[in-house]
Amino acid sequence: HHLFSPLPDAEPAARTSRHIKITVVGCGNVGMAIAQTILTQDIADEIALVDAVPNKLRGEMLDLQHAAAFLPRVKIASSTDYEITAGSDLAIITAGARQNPGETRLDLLQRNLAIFKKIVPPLAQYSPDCILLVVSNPVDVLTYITWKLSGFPPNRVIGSGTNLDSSRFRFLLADHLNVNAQDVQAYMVGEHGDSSVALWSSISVGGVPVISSLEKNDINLSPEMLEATRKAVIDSAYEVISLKGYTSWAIGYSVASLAFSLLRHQRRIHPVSLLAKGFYGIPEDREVFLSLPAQIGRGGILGVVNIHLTEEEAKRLRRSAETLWECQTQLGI
Ligand code: 6V0
Repeated sequence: HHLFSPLPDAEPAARTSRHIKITVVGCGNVGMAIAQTILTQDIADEIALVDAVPNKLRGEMLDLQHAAAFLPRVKIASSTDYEITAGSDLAIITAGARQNPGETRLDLLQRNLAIFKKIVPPLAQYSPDCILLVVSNPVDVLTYITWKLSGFPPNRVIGSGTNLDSSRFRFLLADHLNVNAQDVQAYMVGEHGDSSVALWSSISVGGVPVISSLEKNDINLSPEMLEATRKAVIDSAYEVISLKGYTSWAIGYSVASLAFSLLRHQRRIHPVSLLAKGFYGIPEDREVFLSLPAQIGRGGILGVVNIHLTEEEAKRLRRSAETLWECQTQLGI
């Protein structure tokens, strides 16, 4: 007894489109926000979840599977074994240790380095053609580590970087100007976190360059307001963490939008962490990953946008690169 009866003389079913598979490693607050946002956007045919804690992992998988009646059809699987990730198009890494009270950034980095040594080699082995997208912090150094551990070409190793900082920036500017954040073109670049650089000179709203309007005094933005906004972007992550304990929804949407642009070959421009040596005067011997606006698509990073930076902006960017380089040197990698 079959559920369906075939048409007489029917051909075997053809595979209609390419099967897209996304892996998420680390099923904490951030990993699950990313997985659930991806589910709502009809990007993947299959999602594989990996975590080190089996019960939590299975609970999260079941909870997502139970939403199947309301979502596009996606196969959701989970395991602590990396075999489940085989053949992924994109692997997103959000696993990481939490900072202990009194622990330095460098100590945390050492612990995350040990975790990444367990994660990256099996991911690369089971999905040799995938794009690796790192979200765990400190994201720029961990993206560099992922590049080294995977042996992948640099176009296929990306950090979520300042994609989130830039969307916070656009939200605050849009809120101030009473416009839609999607109409605000504005980038934060450099290191994700305290030393990130706001590119004032290239901000535009609906194609109107903000700085030149500012000189004509017909837009409600002052240099003080711009600096306060940059600071607010940096403080906002700390504020959310101090209020609710972690950040999740915005990083979920931010990474899902990267997944969409990559896997649907959108050629969209996102500020993401990439191998930055040689760009904007960063010396060739500085092998660091930091965020620059880049066009992304099926092959990962398709190109870095050559925006005009003021000398001050370029100087801050190079300082960001030096900070990251020193951190990598201290780590002995
Ligand atoms: P969390 O809720 O503690 O989740 C971390 C998860 O990683 C847990 O479920 C762990 O069990 C798992 N894990 C630990 N070790 C391993 C391992 N060896 N293999 C597999 N899984 C493991 O943290 P949360 O989800 O809040 O944050 C995750 C990471 O994202 C942190 O490093 C954050 O700092 C970082 N974020 C990065 C952002 C960005 O813009 N780049 C934004 C927000 C958070």
